Amino acid sequence: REWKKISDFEEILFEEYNGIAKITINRPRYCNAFTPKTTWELSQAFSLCREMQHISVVLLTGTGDKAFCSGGDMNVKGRGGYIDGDGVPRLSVLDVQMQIRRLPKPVIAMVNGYAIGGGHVLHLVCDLTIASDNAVFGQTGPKVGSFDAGFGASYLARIVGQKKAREIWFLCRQYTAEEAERMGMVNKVVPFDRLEDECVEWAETMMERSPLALRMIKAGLNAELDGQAGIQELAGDATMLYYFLDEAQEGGRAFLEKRKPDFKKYPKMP
Ligand code: 2NE
Repeated sequence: REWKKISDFEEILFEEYNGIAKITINRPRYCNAFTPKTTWELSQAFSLCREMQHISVVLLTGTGDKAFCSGGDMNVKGRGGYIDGDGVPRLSVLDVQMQIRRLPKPVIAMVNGYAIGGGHVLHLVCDLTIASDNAVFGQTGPKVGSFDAGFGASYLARIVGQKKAREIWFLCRQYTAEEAERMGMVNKVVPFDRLEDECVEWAETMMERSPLALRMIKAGLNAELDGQAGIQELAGDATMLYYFLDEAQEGGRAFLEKRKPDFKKYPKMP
């Protein structure tokens, strides 16, 4: 399979194949830990995935066979956040989490090794997780002076239940891919050399489905958990669909033509 580069970045790779985008955290020297530059680049790539009409599914992974992502880079963890090149402390991975959840296309976490700390949360917020049999999952926050009490805690609990979520955070143990699958946070475990093929197959199956149906179901599943912000996302999609109707066009036309709109002719479905 030949992946074609979409654009150049320093700490991630951004490629595409047959309507599938692949975003790879490319810092194997540090188990693919992220710096503020990595998260900035991830944000750019996910924004492009949203804009590119021909991209239907996104894969998120890490370089190599050791780590998917080991969370924030401890070398740049300072007071107030992870310190960027200008000395500004940032927690911008939280924005990347929101982008993944809000992207109106499926995102598959292709977990090729350690998914630890903030890296564990990144796989959690993806729509689906496919892991290789060498993958290892876990949180470290309370061991290393950090925590993610947002999606990393409450969304985790929605997936694995309250008791398991508390165990994962309070004890900071590591879990095998099979254990993670049994807990419901991994969709499928495959041998390492099958990982990409499996993810591409899942992506291609989803690409045979109606993209708008997938978009709406993702928004609906988010809305149940995300409160007012989730309803706003679902409602935005409803507005987009309404704008495709003559009924919505009539309102706008009438305003511009300085006449009363005539909505009587439009059906009122039971
Ligand atoms: C990932 C893990 C379990 C791997 O262990 P092991 O023993 O197989 O490898 P090793 O030797 O620890 O790692 C290889 C190299 O990668 C670096 C290591 O320091 C090591 O470098 P050298 O000793 O060879 O120089 N490396 C690994 N992870 C790194 C990291 N996150 N930052 C900088 N360098 C890293 C093991 O390495 C591990 O437990 N890593 C730390 C995981 C961690 O605690 N991450 C931060 C959690 S907090 C977070 O991500 C966060 C949050 O909680 C809330 C908001 C935002 C972020």
